[in-house]
Amino acid sequence: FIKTPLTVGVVGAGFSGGQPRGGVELGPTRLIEFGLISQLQDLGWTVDFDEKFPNYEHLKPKEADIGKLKNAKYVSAVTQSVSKSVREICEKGAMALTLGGDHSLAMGTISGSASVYKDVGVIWVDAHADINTPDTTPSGNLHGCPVSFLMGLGTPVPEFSWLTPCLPANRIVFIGLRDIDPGEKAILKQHSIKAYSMYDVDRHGIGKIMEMALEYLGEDTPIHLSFDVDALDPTVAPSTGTPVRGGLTFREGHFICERVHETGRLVAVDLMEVNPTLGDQASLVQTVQIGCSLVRSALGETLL
Ligand code: B3U
Ligand code: MN
Ligand code: MN
Repeated sequence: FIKTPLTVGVVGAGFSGGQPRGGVELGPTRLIEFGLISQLQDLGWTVDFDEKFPNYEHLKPKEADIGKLKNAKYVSAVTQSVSKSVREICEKGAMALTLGGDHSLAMGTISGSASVYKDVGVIWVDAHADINTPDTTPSGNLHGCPVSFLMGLGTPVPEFSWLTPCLPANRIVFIGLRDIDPGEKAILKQHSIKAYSMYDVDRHGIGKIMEMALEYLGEDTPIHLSFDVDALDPTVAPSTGTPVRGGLTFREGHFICERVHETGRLVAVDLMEVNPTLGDQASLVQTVQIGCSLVRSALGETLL
């Protein structure tokens, strides 16, 4: 029989305000220049993509910081806009693919998918836990905070009042962690959050980790995959703002994507923190190509 083509809606979220390094706003542009859209069409997907990327410049306020939270007003405005984009895609029954941009954008992507799929389960693949609160953040960079904002942890920030807590602590699994702040460790413990560090990946192997992660989230849960490219080892994906040694291999990263695809329950994918301006030309090409191939795997390329 002929499988009806499925639809994926693409949000090109070129935004870097959640962290200090410029260049990550060019992630979506490069991923698309490298052919991502046609690659997904070749896999049989109908790709809903507006050639004109959303431009967030007009959302930039004059006074951006709030206390130690850098660019907080800007991050709030942009993530609110992304949230709406992702919600609209999910409401149509399409898969939402968000190309970052820094990981603060996940405040938007996950609040968007969670507004449609109330019981969405998140698989967060990252070297970092991104669960600092306004109280614990050592840097004030909001790409280190999206998970706590989605959960409603820490002192509320009035500018983010649009973001009502939408992610219970038992609806997320972390994979790939290896650079976690003391405050984050305490939060993970306190809320008994399921987190697999690189130690766990080494100990059990990625196959077992994925089985445990999927079983934890439940048999029929819609899944949102939020993939920070810095989860991969810097030798695999060098062009990213905060590389940390000892990360996932090429295959481990792709296996995660393949396994979530295989569930048939993937409703949203984020590919974040690709910064094409970091490193030499070879690093850029390598990282952008891997970004494309991770997305293709999540959308079914490598399964027979
Ligand atoms: N945990 C640190 C560092 C960090 C978090 N996410 C990235 N880096 N990429 C922080 O600033 O919150
Ligand atoms: Mn991250
Ligand atoms: Mn990270």
